[in-house]
Amino acid sequence: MTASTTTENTGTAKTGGAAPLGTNTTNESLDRVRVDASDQPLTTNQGVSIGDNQNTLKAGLRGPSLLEDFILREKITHFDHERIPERIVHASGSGAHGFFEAYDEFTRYTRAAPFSKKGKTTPVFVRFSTVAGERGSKDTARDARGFAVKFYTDEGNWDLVGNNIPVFFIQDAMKFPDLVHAVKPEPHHGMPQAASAHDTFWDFVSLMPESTHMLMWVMSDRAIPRSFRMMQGFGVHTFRLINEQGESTFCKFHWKPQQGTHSLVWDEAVKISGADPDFHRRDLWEAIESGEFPEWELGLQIFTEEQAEGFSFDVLDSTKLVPEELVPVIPVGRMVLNRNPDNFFAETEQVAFCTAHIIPGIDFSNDPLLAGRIHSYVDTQITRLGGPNFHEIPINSPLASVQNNQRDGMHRQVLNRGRVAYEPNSLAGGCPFQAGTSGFVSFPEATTEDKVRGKPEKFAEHYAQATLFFDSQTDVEKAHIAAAFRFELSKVGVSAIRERMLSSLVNVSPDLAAKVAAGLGMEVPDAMPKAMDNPQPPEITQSPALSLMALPGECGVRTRQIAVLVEDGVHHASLASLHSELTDAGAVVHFVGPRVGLFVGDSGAKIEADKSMENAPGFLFDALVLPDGSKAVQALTDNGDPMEFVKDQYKHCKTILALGAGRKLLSAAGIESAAQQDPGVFLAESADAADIAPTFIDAVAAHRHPAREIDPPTK
Ligand code: HDD
Repeated sequence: MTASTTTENTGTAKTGGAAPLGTNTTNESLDRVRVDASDQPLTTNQGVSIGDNQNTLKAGLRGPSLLEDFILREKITHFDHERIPERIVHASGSGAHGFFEAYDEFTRYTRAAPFSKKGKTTPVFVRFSTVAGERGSKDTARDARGFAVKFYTDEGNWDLVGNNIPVFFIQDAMKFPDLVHAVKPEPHHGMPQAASAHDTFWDFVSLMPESTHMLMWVMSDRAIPRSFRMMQGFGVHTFRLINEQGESTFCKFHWKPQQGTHSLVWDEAVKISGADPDFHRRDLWEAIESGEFPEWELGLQIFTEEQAEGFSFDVLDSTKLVPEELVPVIPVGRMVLNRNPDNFFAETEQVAFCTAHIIPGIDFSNDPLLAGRIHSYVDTQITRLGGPNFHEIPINSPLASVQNNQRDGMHRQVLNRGRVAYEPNSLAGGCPFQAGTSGFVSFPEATTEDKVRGKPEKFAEHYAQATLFFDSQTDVEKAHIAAAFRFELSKVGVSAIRERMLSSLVNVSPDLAAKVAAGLGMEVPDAMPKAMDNPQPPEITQSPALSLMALPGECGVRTRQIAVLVEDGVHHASLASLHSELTDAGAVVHFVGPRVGLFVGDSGAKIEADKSMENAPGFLFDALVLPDGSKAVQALTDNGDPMEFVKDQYKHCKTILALGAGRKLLSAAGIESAAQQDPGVFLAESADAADIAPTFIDAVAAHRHPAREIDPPTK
């Protein structure tokens, strides 16, 4: 099977979810395995049609079941084997198809196929994931998120297996099993699920000061994103780009969401995990189904080895990033996700990402974390997917043709023809033949040093970038980081672990350490002794790009979920005009009642509540509209659920618009006095609903109004 992935860019036409086949050549290739049972009889796996799918074959109606019932046995046997091992990490996730489009040719730096021509599109499949939780665990856990992209290029598959955080906990793959054992549920009782807030995790990381920088990111709001669509992605390691002349430059990969970077707040994340554990998976699915295709810009930081040698940190150390102030991010293309999978298991579960999957034009650096990954991913798929032929599973098979002398193995699909499966051969004319320099050639890096176990000198500096990250946050972000450390360490039972972690935080920021210590009722301990006495001073002390606020996004309120409370007697006309203003701006408006179904407005016109306060509590929405209509407002006030709804919206600093008598709902929830001057809370008369809409829309686009935040909350 050969297919060129160079296609005309078909853009991001909004077709209501299912992108037309052909936008993505991966989908065309998957057509050969798509099955549709419409108008077809039920059959066994051998294609024999089945007359009765209700009853076992028995010797008499009340008699014993018969062993010869091959239909029952086939059905039960298949069922018994339907589960495969979940991923050891990143078990829970969500995938989507799409394409990458190059802004321009980038051949000066790389001969990699996706960058060879302006406007060239390459099909992709992306899987987002949480890391620690088991398959089916809650989406809104505090955790890094996986951001894995499989490019089906016409020179083979390239997997960029990254995270939404640009650094990692450890410097050497030797420590990965230890890290994962520490964060996973504790082995004696199997708890807690999808949480780092327990003794073994903090025991390990407090003994591994190299993890401090990543801890700052994981305790920040980056680790509780609003949506997979609203987070950055990073390749983390330093990679090499290789051009046609064989010249190499170092490179870091960055994905920037067009939707902006937005996060939840902790209380919201905790509540959402109960009401909708699939919150992020649902969000991605619904956005794509509705034709709101998420988009990211790919940017590259490109630097030479000579430049890298001058940096105060080592670019082979994955606990360090390259500040954008030192090396700017060059935009090179965009990625659009425009099609949901047809089948979760066949595509999202069986997709096998491997850092070893690179293509001509891209190569590895000597990052020792990356080295371990190059081995680990291929290895894990062999257990997870049942053998060495996992590349033949449709979602994994390249669009580029595959020909080699590998044969056999479990679940082999292709029928290799001929008698020759070796090389050199004369019987097959020497084919398949080596491609020489037009194929993949590893960068010929000179190596002269002794074989050792150890680390380069700059790896011993553990705090400068943790401090840079903390100092580059806004006050609200800093407060959230302190609160996250407070929460996590408060769940640690052994006080020596808390103290050790605090002593490490003193090295990041004495102010942060003091806040966390106060939250734990502890004294600030002495600073942890550092591994390196006189590190090279950092180049910069502030990097605005490290704040979440740096990327507000360009999507306004598109896909934002807005709740409008309804009851019998609501002022119908104002809600109707607001509804049309909001939906015109791309927001998703839900009428939420004490129950679902029809309500009668003041004019006698009916409004249908598609959600109820029971099945969709307030914290699931991005913003809230409180309706006018005294009868409706009274009924809502008399009911406790709307009060909870309003309080959560207020506490989570979301935008609230109260129309006319609707403001009484604020006072009933105990927040009217503040509402007069509160940012993000708007009061308007019903007649002015359309006039206030643009202000409301701008405020919702800002996502949250942290100026209202109080820790601990008083409302
Ligand atoms: Fe990993 C899965 C990202 C370090 C070993 N990893 C996995 C996935 C992502 C990452 C996104 C899920 C892919 C998917 O959706 O199927 N991992 C990272 C990043 C790392 C990292 C950004 C550091 C920069 N990982 C890392 C190390 C090792 C592994 C150091 C082992 C030496 N990772 C694995 C794995 C997984 C995996 C065990 C589990 C399931 C899988 O590979 O397919 O092999």
